Amino acid sequence: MNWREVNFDGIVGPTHNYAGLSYGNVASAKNEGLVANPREGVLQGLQKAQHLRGLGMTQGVLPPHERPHLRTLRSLGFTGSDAEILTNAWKSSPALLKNLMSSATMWTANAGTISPSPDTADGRTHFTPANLAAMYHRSVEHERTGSVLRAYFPEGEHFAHHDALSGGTHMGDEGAANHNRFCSDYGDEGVALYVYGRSAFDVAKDLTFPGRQTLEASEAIARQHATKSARTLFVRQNPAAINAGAFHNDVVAVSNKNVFFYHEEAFEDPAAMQAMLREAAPEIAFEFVEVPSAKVPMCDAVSSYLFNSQLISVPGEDKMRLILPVEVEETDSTCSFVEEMLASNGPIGAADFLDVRQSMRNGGGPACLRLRVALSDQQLGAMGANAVLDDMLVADLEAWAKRNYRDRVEGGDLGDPKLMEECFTALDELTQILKLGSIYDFQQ
Ligand code: SUG
Repeated sequence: MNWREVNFDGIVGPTHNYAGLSYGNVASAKNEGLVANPREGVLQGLQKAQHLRGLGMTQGVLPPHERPHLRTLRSLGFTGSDAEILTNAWKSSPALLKNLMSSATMWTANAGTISPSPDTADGRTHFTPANLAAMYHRSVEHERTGSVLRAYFPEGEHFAHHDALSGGTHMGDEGAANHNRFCSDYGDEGVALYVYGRSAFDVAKDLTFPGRQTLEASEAIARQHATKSARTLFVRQNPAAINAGAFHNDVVAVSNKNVFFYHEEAFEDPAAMQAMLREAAPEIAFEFVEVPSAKVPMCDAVSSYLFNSQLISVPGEDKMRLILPVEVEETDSTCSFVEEMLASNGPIGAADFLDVRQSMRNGGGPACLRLRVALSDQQLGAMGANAVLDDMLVADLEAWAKRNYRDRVEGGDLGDPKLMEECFTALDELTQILKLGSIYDFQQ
């Protein structure tokens, strides 16, 4: 049976803006208050997706969520028409409304954790939406994420869904951004490596920035996905990396099949991590590309997003390919490192630099923008919705974005009922394009 990794990219939402919401995310803090260009953002994302398609990859998309998140505003006591709720919330607390207008759902690496069917006890692919409890603006995402994932991957013979973990920040879970799956080939049994920032019940005195993922949350997900315990590993991210701005492990590490590309300071104990992986899966020919701090200082890794790249196996290519943000080319240390790496005889043989600056300014690189799902042909055929790109869908999405998106959104616009209406109109049209049914609250 033929297997592949499908990347589902988050479509940048019509309310994309720079609100400085993510403490510990250096770019989000630095760019607070900038004028955003949602139209450029959505088109940059679609161009990235098109680039991958052009290489022969299978590429999907995930829709933005409805913003403002009226359901949360109602639960906080705002009443009346949608426009009244928005206006009153803006008057009462611009900070609250900024959180509930965020387009952060574009970073689908945080949508959830996925254990593909070769790894699970019941032979189904398991999905758990991330509760994203660490950041208020993201903590409202998981319900909609869950309903979209269920629409895409219908519960039944092939796919199994779980609710996001309850338990607030103690069970803080940020999804695939802190989870790597290694394998020889996508359809072979893999090994799961969960990376956490802290333990739920200890005070992490070595962290200055939030450790968003707890060990206990990762363990809970692994339990409900019923992967083999001998092939399910948990390692701690280096607290120094979190304190330097690596708020998710995918800011300092990326994997594909048997290859792990990561920064020397990414993990608390990289030697132990390598040994654990080798012991758990002796049949996988692991290749570790550990980048020394002497070549790429951690601050450059965090500002350029060298590791927030997509490491992909392109059909017909012997070596793997990296999809990097242009910032890597513009940073001396990372540019030199990539040149040197490609010239060496390692497992990574090509690199493409793409412009996703609208997302990068909020701390989201190519890897943040995609959720990976390993699927067999049969599973791909069992998917619901119309979310795997072909020429027609790309053309429809581009026309949709150009028709519906503003080229300027800044803080003061977020309380504007017109922006809300534009957002709802755009999403209503999108549900028809993606054949999603009426999934959004405002449609019911
Ligand atoms: O959760 N930024 C996102 C970026 C997520 C990146 N994802 C991965 N590394 N996988 C976050 O911090 C900023 C929004 C703002 O400030 O307006 C934000 O939510």
